[in-house]
Formats: sequence, C-alpha cells, structure tokens
Amino acid sequence: MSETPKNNENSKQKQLEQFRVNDANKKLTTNQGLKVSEDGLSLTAGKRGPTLMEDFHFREKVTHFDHERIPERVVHARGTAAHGEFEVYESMKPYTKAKFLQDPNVRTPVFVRFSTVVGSRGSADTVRDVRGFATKFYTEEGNYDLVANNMPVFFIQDGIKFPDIVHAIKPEPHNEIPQASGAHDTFWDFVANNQESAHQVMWLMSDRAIPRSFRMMQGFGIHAFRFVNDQGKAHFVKFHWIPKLGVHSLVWDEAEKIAGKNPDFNRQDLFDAIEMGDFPEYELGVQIIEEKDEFAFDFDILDPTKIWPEEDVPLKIIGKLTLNKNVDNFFAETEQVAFHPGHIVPGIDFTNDPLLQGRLFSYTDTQLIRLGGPNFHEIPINKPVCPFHNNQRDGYHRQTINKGKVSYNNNSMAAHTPAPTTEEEGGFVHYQEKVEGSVVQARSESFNDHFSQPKLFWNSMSPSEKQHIIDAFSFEVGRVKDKSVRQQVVDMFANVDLAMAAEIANNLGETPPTAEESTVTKASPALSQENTNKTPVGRKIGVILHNGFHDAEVKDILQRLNLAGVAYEIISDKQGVVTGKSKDDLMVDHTFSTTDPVLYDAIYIAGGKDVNEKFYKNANYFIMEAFKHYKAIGATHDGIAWLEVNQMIESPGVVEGNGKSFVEKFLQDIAKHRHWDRNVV
Ligand code: HDE
Repeated sequence: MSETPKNNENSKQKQLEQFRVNDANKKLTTNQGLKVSEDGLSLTAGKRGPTLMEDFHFREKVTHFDHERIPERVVHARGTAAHGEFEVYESMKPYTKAKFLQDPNVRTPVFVRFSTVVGSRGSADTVRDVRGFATKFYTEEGNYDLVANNMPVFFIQDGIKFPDIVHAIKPEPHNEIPQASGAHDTFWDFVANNQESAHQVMWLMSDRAIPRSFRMMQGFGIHAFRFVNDQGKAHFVKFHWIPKLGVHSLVWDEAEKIAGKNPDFNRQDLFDAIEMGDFPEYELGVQIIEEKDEFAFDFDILDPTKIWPEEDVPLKIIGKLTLNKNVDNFFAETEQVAFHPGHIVPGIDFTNDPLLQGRLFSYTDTQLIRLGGPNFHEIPINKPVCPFHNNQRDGYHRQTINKGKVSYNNNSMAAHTPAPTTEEEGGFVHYQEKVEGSVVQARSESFNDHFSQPKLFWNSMSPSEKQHIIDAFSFEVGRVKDKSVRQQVVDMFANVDLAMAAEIANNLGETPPTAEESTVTKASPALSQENTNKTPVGRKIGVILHNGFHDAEVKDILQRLNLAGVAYEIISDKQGVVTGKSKDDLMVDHTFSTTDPVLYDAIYIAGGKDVNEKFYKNANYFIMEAFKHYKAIGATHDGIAWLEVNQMIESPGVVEGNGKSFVEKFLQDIAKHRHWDRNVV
C-alpha cells in the first residue's frame, strides 16, 4: 500500500497508473501467462469431431466471458463518469476543519458519476427523470463522497419508504413495462398516496428532468449536513454544484426523439467535450445555517422535501470542480465505482434527516451484492489515496497481503497497533449532538406541510416553464390507465395551484378539482432556469452545406463561431467533401440520414448551388424541427431562401445576413438557448 503523497495533486492518477494495462502489441496469453498458439479454433478430436474437455484455453476464455456481467445498480444503473480535480477558493476554516477545504493551493482529485435513476443500464439518456451527480473526493484524510442529485428535494422523508417509491416508479412487475419512465399507473398511485412527494414531483414535471447536458446541470446534496470546525463548533450546511455553462434543458418532443436517434446523447456530449479539451466546470456553493437558527424557518431544515430558499439562506460559492479526463475503461471505473454518503472526513458530519439516516445503511449493503463482497474498497477506482490500516481481513477477492499474525485489538504483540488516532491528530469523532426522546415510529409535525414549497416552485417559474409543467403532467398522467388514480393526482396538485390542476384535469378529461386556493405568494427567482447563465460556449450546431457554397465567407463564419466556443458539424447529402464556389473544400461529418436536427443546439444553413429536391426537403426538415424546438436558426447566402419559403424571417431567434454582424447576432441567439417567444403551433 502506498504512503500518502505530500501534495495530493494527481495522486489518484498516479495510483491508477499502476493498474492500467495496454494489451496492444503484446503476445496473447492465458490468465496464467501461458503464451497461446491458437485463439480461433478449439481443440477437437479430428477436424470434424467434438470439442475436448482438455482445451483449457477454450474453457478459460468462455468461462470468463460467461461471468462478465455483474448486477446493475438497483437505482442509477445508467451512468457515465469522468475524472477531475477540485479546488477551494478560500479557506473554509471558520466552518469546517475538512483538510480539502482549507488551502486554495491544493487540488483534490475527484471522480464524478452522472446517472439517470429509473432506467436500466442500457436505457436512453434523455428520459424524464432525476439525474444523479455523485462525486468522490480522494482527500488526504480519506475518501469523501458527495452523492447528489440534480434536484434539491426528494420524494420521501424517510429511508424506510425508499423500496416503495422505487418499486412504484420502476417498470411494473407483471410485464416490465415501461422502461425508464414514470408515466404509468403505479408511480402516480404512489404519488397520490404519499403526498410528501408533491415537491419533487413538481421538479420532475419541470424542464429540470430533461437536461440538455450533464455539463449544464446543477447538483444538490439535498440533505442538511454539518460542517464542524477545529473548535468543535457546528453549522448546518447544504451543498450545491452550479455549472459554469448555466442550467439548460431539452424540450420534451426533442428529448423523446433523441432517445431513439442517439440514446447516448448525454454520455456522448460529456465524453466529447472532455476529449476536445472543453473541460466542464462546476462551482461548489454552500448554504450555511447557524445552530441557533435551527428552528427559525417556516419549514423544518432537516426535511429533505424542502429547499432552503436562496433568498433566505444565501449561497456562498467556495470552490470549483473541473472534469478533465475520461475513463480508460468503463467497467473498471464507471461501473465499479462505489459511492456512499457515509464516506465522510473530519469536519463534515450528518444530521438527523431521516432520509439521510436511511441512506447511511443502504449504500455499503448494495455494494456487497453488486461488487461481490466486502473488499470493494480495494478496487482501484475506490481505493483512497491515503494509507489505510485496520484489522479487517479476508473475504472474496482480497488483494492486500497483510503481514504479521496480529489482526485484533487490543493487542500487545503489535504494540497496540494499528492504533486509533486522537481528534487533535485527525481522528474522526462523531459530532456530539445532544439527543433525547422516546423510542417511537412517528414523525415531527414540522415535516407535515407538503404543499407550500411546491407552490413556491410554481410561483418561481416563467410562463413557458409553467406551460411545460402542465404539458408534462398531462403526458405522464395521461398514460395512467386507472381513472381513480388520475383524479387523485389532479385533486392532490390542486393543493399546489388550483388553476394548474384545473388545466391538467381539462387535458385529462377528469373532473376539475375543488381545493382551496394556496395562500403562498412567495417566489424564488433562483429556481427559474430563465435566470441562469446564458452563453454560446459548449453548444453544438449543425451546418447545412451543398456544393457551390460561398466557401471563403462560410469558413470565416465557422471560424468565428468556433472561437466563441461553439462546435459544429457539417451536414450534406453525401459523405466526403463539399466543394465551395472557389473550389475550397469542407469535410462532411454527417449526411441527412446519419444525424438529426434534435442533436444540435442550432442550425446554420448556407446552402449551395443547384440543390435537388431531396436535398431541399431534407434541409427543410432540419430547419422546421429546429424552429419547432425553439432553437436558433442562422442562414447566409443561398440558405436564406429556406427562411423565406418558410416565412421565418424576423421570427425570434432566426437570423440571416452575412459577415461579422451575422455571427454576433447568431451567437446571441444561440446563447439564449431557446426562443420561447416564437410562434410555434
Ligand atoms: Fe441513492 N442509492 N438512495 N439517493 N443514490 C444508490 O447505491 C438510496 C437518495 C444517489 O453513481 C444505490 O451504489 C436510499 C437521495 C446517487 O454510483 C443505493 C435512499 C439522493 C446514486 C441507494 C436514497 C441519492 C445513488 C444504488 C433513501 C440524492 C448513484 C447503487 C434513503 C441526494 C451513485 C448504489 C452512483 C445510488 C439507496 C436516496 C443519490 C441502493 C435507500 C436523497 C447519485 O444504495
């Protein structure tokens, strides 16, 4: 086991390097190292005879193959991950003694896994779902895992209900339908009969559930945790990740189509960005509440179905995460990484949030079956970069060779070692919160208000965001067959907003609800994606070209777009090259059939000479789809004709012209992300 590097910069990469193997240009051997002379023919009795038992190479190869799969995660099965680094901007010493939050010069290695929750490992990326955002910090005091989601609240308040919500939302057990979707009876039956779910359901029906990119998604630790400083003083804390590129979403029609056109859409986007050196960045924000203010709010700060509105508890930005390296092997790293909210370091501690308490049990337990035993911490991706020593021994796949005969405490034969460390020397000491109470199965009444914050969320939405929520409810509950469940859902959400529920009821053909109007008028502007950072950086556009295009001008435009951080792909009717009017070429990345408008943030059409009818129609489809999905559309030269025919000129987010001013206006329109003020029927 390696000793702690003094500066842990890249320490994880150095450690992983010992395990990386490149098989290229090597001789083929068995797992025992025996060089193999034949790999395509098994050993048989005669050229047309049966295979012989004796063929150990055949048996080893096929047996290993037969055992290649491990159980997928029971939730968050579909995911993708990357390596990176975290830096703190200023010392957090006043609040926490966690070493990785003290020194702005320290870069802590991290591994981040993004995921959907409900679908199985091979399901599509762009389904309506919560996204996981799990970060493992390899600190010099041990691994710290911030196992977060892209929504700041959860469906339930108590860990004991987790199997229920998951059973309800997973495919129904009699026919395993539908895949990766909450649009079915059992999920909505659960919702209507567990009203604490109202807040997260509002988020799930919002655009947050269909992120444009993992690079454009927030992360939330959800629970109240504790920061503890070196004086033993504690503060309540909530963790937020804020993407530098802003928080952006797809539109539902687009998300559904992408699920077919490129089910790997989000995973590909992250991988490609990192490969191109466009490293995704997220700032870490904390909301801090003093212990004396534990009861100062009109909600219980321990309730995981509640946010701490940023207007009441400001967000303090304390550091930055940069993802800068893709994995070398998906299974070894992404599939085998094991997160656990209970992996903490001195200076960070738990609270009595009953959901968090439930999680503290579940995560190790699930690794035991998924990774096949208690030694999963020895798998390279899970191994801390600091030394670890204890008296735990044996078990499946044990790799450490513990020397000596002592594996117990207390002992004299090894001079009482490995020995515990005092708090002063960095030993973890649980926060000594005073706890009193009778042993009960009951919840504090302070957890009972299930509708004020969903209403706060609703009040904070822009008109288009509100419409999307109504559309999403109408779609999801519209798939429910049980009439009673549909009505129960409508009645439940009338407690959030009466007019919203009435519109949903109308779309569903259910009876309009009759609840009392909510009295909550407060809004939290931080919740609306309209108020997020808007930039063209990180966007990808489709460029439609035909032979005879204005090469010099178009190339100049593409270069300017590229300089502004926009990636592009050239689309035409044939693979190979398109040749401009001055005989300058551009390589075609895609034909109309190998790509689709839903895969781009904007479309730029420069056209060309003498397009045939098929080209014309295909290009038209790209423009019409982009228009329908409220995306920026740019046209220059021969491309402008398409805008004229479709009467798009002067529509919001549609820009035509030439040269520098075209680029500037087009970039602004790309940055806006979507043009909701466009008239789309
Ligand atoms: Fe998880 N969750 N969870 N969860 N969770 C798992 O652990 C669980 C919850 C989250 O990329 C499992 O290793 C319970 C909240 C993420 O590998 C499992 C409860 C939040 C990931 C588990 C919750 C999360 C998981 C499945 C209620 C956001 C993916 C595989 C008490 C703050 C991590 C695994 C990865 C994974 C249990 C609630 C986030 C079964 C019992 C709240 C991001 O242990």
